[in-house]
Amino acid sequence: MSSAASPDQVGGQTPTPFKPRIFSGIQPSGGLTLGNYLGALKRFVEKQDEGIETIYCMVDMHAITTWQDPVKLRQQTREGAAAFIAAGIDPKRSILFNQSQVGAHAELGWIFNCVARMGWMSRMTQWKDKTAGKNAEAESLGLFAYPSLMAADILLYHATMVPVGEDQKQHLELCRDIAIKFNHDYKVDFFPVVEPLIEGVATRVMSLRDGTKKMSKSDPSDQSRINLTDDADTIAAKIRKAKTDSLPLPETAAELKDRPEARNLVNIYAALAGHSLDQVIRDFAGAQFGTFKPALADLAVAKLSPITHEMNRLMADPGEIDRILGDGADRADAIARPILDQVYDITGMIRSRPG
Ligand code: AQP
Repeated sequence: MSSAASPDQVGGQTPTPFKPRIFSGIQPSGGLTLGNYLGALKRFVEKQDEGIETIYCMVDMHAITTWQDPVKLRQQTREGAAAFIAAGIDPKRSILFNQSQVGAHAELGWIFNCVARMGWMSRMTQWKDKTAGKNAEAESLGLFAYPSLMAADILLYHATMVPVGEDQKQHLELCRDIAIKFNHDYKVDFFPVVEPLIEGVATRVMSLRDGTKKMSKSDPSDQSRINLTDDADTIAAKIRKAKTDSLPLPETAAELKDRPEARNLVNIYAALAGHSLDQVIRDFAGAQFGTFKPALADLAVAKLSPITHEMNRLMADPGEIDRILGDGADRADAIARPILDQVYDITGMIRSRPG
């Protein structure tokens, strides 16, 4: 049914399946948290090390859907890139860049604004959460259209897999809907239908102050999260003060069901240690939080301190971080531009400028 060639289509042959390619991003809307590390960064590194082609992005254009201080935005973008590298992303093996340096994201984002439906956007739970208790009419149009730009980020590279935390599942479903509608409307088989990769025990790390709320970099309370820039004393103090209940840890993981704060801390331990929830419960069954919290603090410090140390080293040379982001943007653009050119062709836009 193709009227335009898929990039994997050779010499008019039947298109081959899209080749495995991973894309994911993180917003530099604040300093990165333990949630971003366990739900995203750690898994980004695992995917890179599995040898799949990986493209990772600091999505600065998403960050400005809520106002950002320009000086802080630049700092947070560099710090986020430093966190990727410190966590194990090798900018030679993965493509690492910031979104605004590749203009094709915004261009495809606009085309997808014309494919996506208002009703789809207004059903997004993140939109509802971020506007809850506020005057939604006063929020930016960008915040409303955010999932459409996110779909562009992914489909611009014909990415087939997207590692994300649980909170992004609905946005990825919308990305699939946009790909399907575009393919249907233009009678092409051009965009892949992406697979979300939501794996592991820490797909949803919760706030240290409220076990029913996601740990978030933009939460007004710094005590609610562990930042990747926190030093050992701060990490230990935040874990010591983390909200819990008064019961000891149970004998089985199932008994954590109605204990969100306890379950969160056990989940964090399991994810940092690389153990299953059952194993952690076996090791700490019957323990009071007075015993468990120091063990968790020691583990968190042991895992996060080397990353913080390396981030600080990298941040001492912002010029080198900018060079890495620029090189990544060149490599990203080389993949994205031909795909976008085909989108312009499919949608009937004249491209007659030379070069
Ligand atoms: N608490 C979390 N647990 C597991 N995964 C998480 N992620 C974020 N928070 C958690 C995952 O990190 C990736 C990047 O997220 P993002 O920065 O693009 O946006 P977000 O999900 O909105 O993250 P924040 O920290 O809550 O940012 P703000 O406060 O600015 O909205 C995604 O894969 C996400 O799933």
